[in-house]
Amino acid sequence: MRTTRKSKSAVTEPVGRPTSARYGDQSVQLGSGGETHQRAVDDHELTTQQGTPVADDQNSLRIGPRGPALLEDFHFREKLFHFDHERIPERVVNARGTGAHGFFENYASLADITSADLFQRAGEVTPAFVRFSTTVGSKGSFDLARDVRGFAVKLYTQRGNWDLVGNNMPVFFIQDPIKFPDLVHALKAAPDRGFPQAQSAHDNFWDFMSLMPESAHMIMWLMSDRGIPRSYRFMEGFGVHTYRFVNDAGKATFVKFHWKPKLGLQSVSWNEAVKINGADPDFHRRDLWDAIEAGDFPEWELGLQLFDVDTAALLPFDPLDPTKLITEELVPIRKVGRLVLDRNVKNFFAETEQVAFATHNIVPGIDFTNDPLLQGRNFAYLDTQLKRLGGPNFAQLPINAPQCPFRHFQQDGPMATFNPSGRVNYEPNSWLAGRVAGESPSGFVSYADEASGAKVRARPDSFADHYNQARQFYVSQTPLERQHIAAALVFELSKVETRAIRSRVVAHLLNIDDKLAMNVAEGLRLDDLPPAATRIVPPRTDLPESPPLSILRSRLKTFTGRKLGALVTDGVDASFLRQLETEFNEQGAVMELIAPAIGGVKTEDGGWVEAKRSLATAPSVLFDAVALVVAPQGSRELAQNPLAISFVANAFTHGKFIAYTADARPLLERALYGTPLDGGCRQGETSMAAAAFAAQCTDLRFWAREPLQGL
Ligand code: HDE
Repeated sequence: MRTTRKSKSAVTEPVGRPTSARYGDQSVQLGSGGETHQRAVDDHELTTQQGTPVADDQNSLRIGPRGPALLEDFHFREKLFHFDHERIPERVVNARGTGAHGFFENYASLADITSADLFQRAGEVTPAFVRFSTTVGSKGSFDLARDVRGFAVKLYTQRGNWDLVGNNMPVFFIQDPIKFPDLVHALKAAPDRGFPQAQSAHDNFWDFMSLMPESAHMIMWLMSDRGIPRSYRFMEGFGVHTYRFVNDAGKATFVKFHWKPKLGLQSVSWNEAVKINGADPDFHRRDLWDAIEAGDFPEWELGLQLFDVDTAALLPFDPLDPTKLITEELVPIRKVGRLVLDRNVKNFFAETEQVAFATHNIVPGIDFTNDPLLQGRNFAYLDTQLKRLGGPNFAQLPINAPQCPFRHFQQDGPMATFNPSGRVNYEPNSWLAGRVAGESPSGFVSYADEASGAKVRARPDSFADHYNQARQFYVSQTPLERQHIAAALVFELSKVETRAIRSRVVAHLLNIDDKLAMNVAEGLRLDDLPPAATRIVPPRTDLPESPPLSILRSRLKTFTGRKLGALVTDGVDASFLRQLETEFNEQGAVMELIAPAIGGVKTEDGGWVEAKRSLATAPSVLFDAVALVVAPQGSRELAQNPLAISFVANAFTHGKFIAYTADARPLLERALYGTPLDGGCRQGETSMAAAAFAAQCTDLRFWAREPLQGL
């Protein structure tokens, strides 16, 4: 441990000026230019990377106070050198994301279907790290983009790391990995102008999509409310590809992986998403961080769809086609364990930025299939990490290293920290013959899948049906959700400047649903409807609606994990506030107070309540429901305040439940401009009113407020 030695100060003493200052609760020393010098306390000396103590961290070394800088200033050069190299290349896709630690707990032994160690014993706990992300935007983009969300899980099993690098949608845009660079180029900013950022609403994306009918199914998912989740905690995850489980006897079973959120599914509306991005671009990462900090640990159940080769042959679509899913009605989901996120990262860069996921990180008992996209991904992920993490040793970083014993003879390279000791760095060897590291009969053995045929570049016939499952997804949605899909398409295509592209997209929609196509065409004022796009596979009538594909049909009736925003003013009724808080806390929800100013408000009984937020920083889009708990004078003042008016008006427009005290009437009337209050607005100041409001909020939104346009 280092102790601070008394030494001659390097700080030039000011002449005739104060040598110290008090800034609120902080006392500091002042230098000759009035700059702040904060002294080390106890042994907390600032040092260089080499451990040399630093006397002045405010001024670089110069010849005289106003003279040129000196090259010998090793502290300055080291500091700037390191800063200049702080960034690593952002991920080429999924650059914006956030991560957390947790664990996976296995419910019961699955030894009959897989030899994967993490599934062998009931109650087995495997450490996990999860990174959620958007796909399109760069690292600094906003969270509420309409986009596919990444759901990447690293499981540190006792037989090696298993990465399940999935998404919040069970299908993908393309069928062959050779199209991935084209897809991503078309999605991201155009190369000439460098915009738009984190958006699919532009010509290049829709141009590409309109020429790639295999993307039709994914487009339906992306345009649905799945593209704008309320938070990472309220979305499903999917492995997308069909994988294989292999048991000890070498028997293989096809498997599709699902993560089902314990809190149920929830999304926001597009109008809300746009406003959330302005109010809090970090909305999703903050939500995850706050929930974990509060001990409200997000949880998902792992579900498996298991089927054998015979069942695979009977399925309506090729299970190797990543643009298709298998409905839960055809192959039911078996819940086999739970994933809990219970620890935030300590350092975002070290953990979330440097975590390197790879589909090829697999363990004995799990194997790939010939899904072409999966095969392509198995190449891409290792390749990308070399560039991003600057060398071949990224697996030695703590976040990437296995948590089980590992031994190999790979050595050296930049930043190697796992270095062999002793003489042996090859095998076989006679020095320690297998006692350093040798082959294991229970190690990974690839499933002996038969493969033969001509070397071709060809798409299988079984991948040619592009529209039937897109239609199945669409008809499985509630009318409200269909309306949202149509509105999303109209929005996106209205930002497309080229009329021919808009028309081409409508030509594809005609193969999915006539009414949808017509509504979109109408929304675009496309008066001359194009002929339907050529389709290879005729329409099918044997694909029934599948309710789990719809958020609203499969949502849970609960407000747990959600947030109530209570707008308060001076003179507020503290007992009603307490009752509201109790009711919502009992449901596992949070209540946050929003006051005209951050400090807080005086209560009716002369007390004081601290506000968590000020009105200027907390528009109602940040909450799942709102309460207006105001006193007469406060209500009149808020009725003149544009922020308060938009707080109420937006909550109403976005279908939120609104509780209000009688005194809130002037504010409500002003904000709603004569729109009559409906069943989603509840007046009351009693504990019964608080309980009834909390119960009503379990519907999440007052859906009836959004007029249906007959889809
Ligand atoms: Fe990825 N993808 N991907 N992807 N992907 C990457 O790897 C790639 C695909 C997914 O939080 C990259 O480390 C190819 C499908 C997630 O760190 C890169 C193809 C699915 C993440 C890459 C796909 C995904 C990535 C960029 C088509 C859902 C973020 C940086 C063959 C099942 C992981 C990196 C994280 C990241 C390549 C398609 C999910 C370049 C070539 C399908 C969640 O390697």
